[in-house]
Amino acid sequence: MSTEVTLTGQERSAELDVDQLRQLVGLVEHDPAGDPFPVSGWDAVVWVVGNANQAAHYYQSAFGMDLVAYSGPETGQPDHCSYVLTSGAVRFVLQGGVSPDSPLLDHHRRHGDGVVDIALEVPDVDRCIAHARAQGARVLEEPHELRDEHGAVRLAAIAAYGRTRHTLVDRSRYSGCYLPGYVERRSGHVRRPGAPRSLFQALDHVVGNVELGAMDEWVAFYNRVMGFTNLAEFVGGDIATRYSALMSKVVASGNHRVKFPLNEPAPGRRKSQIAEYLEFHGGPGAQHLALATGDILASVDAMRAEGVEFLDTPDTYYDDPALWARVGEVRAPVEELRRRRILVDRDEDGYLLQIFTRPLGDRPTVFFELIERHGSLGFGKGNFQALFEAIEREQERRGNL
Ligand code: TYF
Ligand code: FE
Repeated sequence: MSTEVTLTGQERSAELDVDQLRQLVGLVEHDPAGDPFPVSGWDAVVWVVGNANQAAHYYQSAFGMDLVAYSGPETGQPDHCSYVLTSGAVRFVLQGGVSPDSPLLDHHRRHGDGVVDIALEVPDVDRCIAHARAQGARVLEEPHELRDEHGAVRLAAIAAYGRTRHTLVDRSRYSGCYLPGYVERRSGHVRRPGAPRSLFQALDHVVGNVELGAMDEWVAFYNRVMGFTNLAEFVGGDIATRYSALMSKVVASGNHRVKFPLNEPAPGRRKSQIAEYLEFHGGPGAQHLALATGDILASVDAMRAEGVEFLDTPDTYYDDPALWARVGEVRAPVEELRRRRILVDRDEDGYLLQIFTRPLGDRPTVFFELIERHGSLGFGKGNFQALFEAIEREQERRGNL
């Protein structure tokens, strides 16, 4: 069995190796030959925002990302501006409408700032599309090639939940900065002295919120169309009904590089955080992106220094002796975690540290998680109660409970 791990273009540019990725995101050995829809990893997360120019500044200053490419009116793209930023293996593409008739402006009017495309790098676009089509997927873009002096990229796209799509990208014959049509553009931004070189190095998971009753359909979609398998993590029962009322299941690509938890609202005491999202986003969409870091303490400090707001965790969380008995020895003193409101969870494989931002846009929709894994392949199940209570306090502050 061939279990060679294919690195994505961006992972190679970031000079990450397989061992680092195994530690950061818990990737596993996988034989692509037996996979109907082999996925190498994440290609990019594409956003539509109200002001891409300013958002690009924010992701540089607050998230420490590097600007690497641009396309817009100056480069022959009159409809919209598009800024490409990276941090380690993570690539964000921020798009904002320029022409008053841009379809991006209509999208933004309805959904606000958010993720429109979770693009994946695949070794064989045509094979993936043939399988997806046979399994009933909606093909939004047929396989086609884009070329320039740096080579050719092969692309296609399928529809996912809400108005989210998955573009499939084969960039194995391309050496340009992002895609044909983009020009290289470097950050003018100067890092604060002493700030870490990157605040996160890989994308761990992207969570989708779907409508009541649709979670199992979307799990089946990823199983059937993309050959993803279910991970054991499941949220329901007690958590579903007592706190923030959600149900969640997780699907992952064969090598576990790409993990998609899927949430649906569930009836509970209070208005579900998922229902709040669906209302303000105007339907299903990406809820949170988990960014993997090798040093969550330094990353949180650097982001806070730039004004990023994280969810608060009450002192009772850190005062609970049961937590520390369960969690055991971790790499930093409890006081260091408490000071930063970082959460910790342990399972049979190891432990993880995590923290969540508040929603970053004007609407209470998409937010980020920082995650530092030490062997654990989970999602912080032991923190769900404390986390969901913190989210409910935020909902209350917004007057949406
Ligand atoms: O991805 C996860 O499952 C964890 C927990 O609204 C979580 O990060 C689940 C739902 C949610 C916030 C966090
Ligand atoms: Fe998460």
